[in-house]
Amino acid sequence: MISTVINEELKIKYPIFQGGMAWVADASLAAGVSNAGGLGLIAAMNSNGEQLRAEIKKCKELTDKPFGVNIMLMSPFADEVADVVVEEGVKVVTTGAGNPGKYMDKWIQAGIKVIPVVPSTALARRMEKLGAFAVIAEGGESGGHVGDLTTMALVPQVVDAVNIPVIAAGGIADGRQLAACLMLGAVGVQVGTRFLVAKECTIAQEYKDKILKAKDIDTVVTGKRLGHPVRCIKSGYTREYTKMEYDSSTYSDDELEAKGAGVLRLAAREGDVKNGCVLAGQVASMVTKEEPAKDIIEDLFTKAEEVLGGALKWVK
Ligand code: TUI
Repeated sequence: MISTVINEELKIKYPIFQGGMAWVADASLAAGVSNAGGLGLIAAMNSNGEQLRAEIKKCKELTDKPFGVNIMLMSPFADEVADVVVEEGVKVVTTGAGNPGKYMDKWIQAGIKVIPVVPSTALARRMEKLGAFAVIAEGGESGGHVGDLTTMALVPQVVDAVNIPVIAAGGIADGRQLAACLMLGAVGVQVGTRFLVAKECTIAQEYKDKILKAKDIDTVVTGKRLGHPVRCIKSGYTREYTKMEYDSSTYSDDELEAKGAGVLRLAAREGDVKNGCVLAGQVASMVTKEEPAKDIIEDLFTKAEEVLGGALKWVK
């Protein structure tokens, strides 16, 4: 059975995190993943402090296993949710889309294991100095807010740059990719897109259907002009957005910003995948059936162990 430092330290059966996806990762999904032996994460992105507190309480009712909270640092509520995780005794905090430096001391003093997402070795080193327990090296194959480097290039470079555990993210939907990440030196993986279709995932069925029908080349990165590149499924909406993005003499940054406001909530919560934006990673086309989080995790692990066993047969 694959077991790494992450299993012991976080008291989880499998070294597998569920991505803290905005408007997606609620108490239902996080508890489903934690009950299945992974680390479930609640996304604080779309919540103010009190909404996050309610979601954490709900999660505590649904599972007695460890779970974490992801804090999206561009959120207008980042300061208040940063306090709520301390008050609620959350054990693990992951962060995304920025540098969590200003919160690190407070979290570490509260005994929280802080695991920032990093898109570069420079940020990984800075996080290690500030006391991060581990980092998540997320390649640009992932859905949502993306960095420039791919998982294949980023993970081994981060592994060499720091002396804390590295979790790989971006482009991981099956056991082969999990096994490959272990080969690159990661001690675990974070999976986002595949959990979008977990039974416990409460997003609109229309969003799930977009993932289930996606082809390999169906994702696109929008928003580079504003400095917030986001990977999502191509649609009429992304074509319009891209047209505006490349026509800066006609469309101002403010107009572009307005075009992106609220579109993830619209798709994920209201099922309006025509006017909304369906965030997903490049592995969306590998995600072909809805199933409980437990089956997703067990499939990832069984296949990874098969691949690793097979690979070792060639080692003399
Ligand atoms: O954060 C994510 N993925 C996300 S956040 C999100 S919410 C959103 N919705 C609509 C538009 C924009 C965002 C959807 N998906 N992943 C973690 C991640 N963090 N990926 C890349 C980074 C990152 C990038 C730059 C982390 C740090 C960073 O450094 C900034 C600095 O200050 O050095």
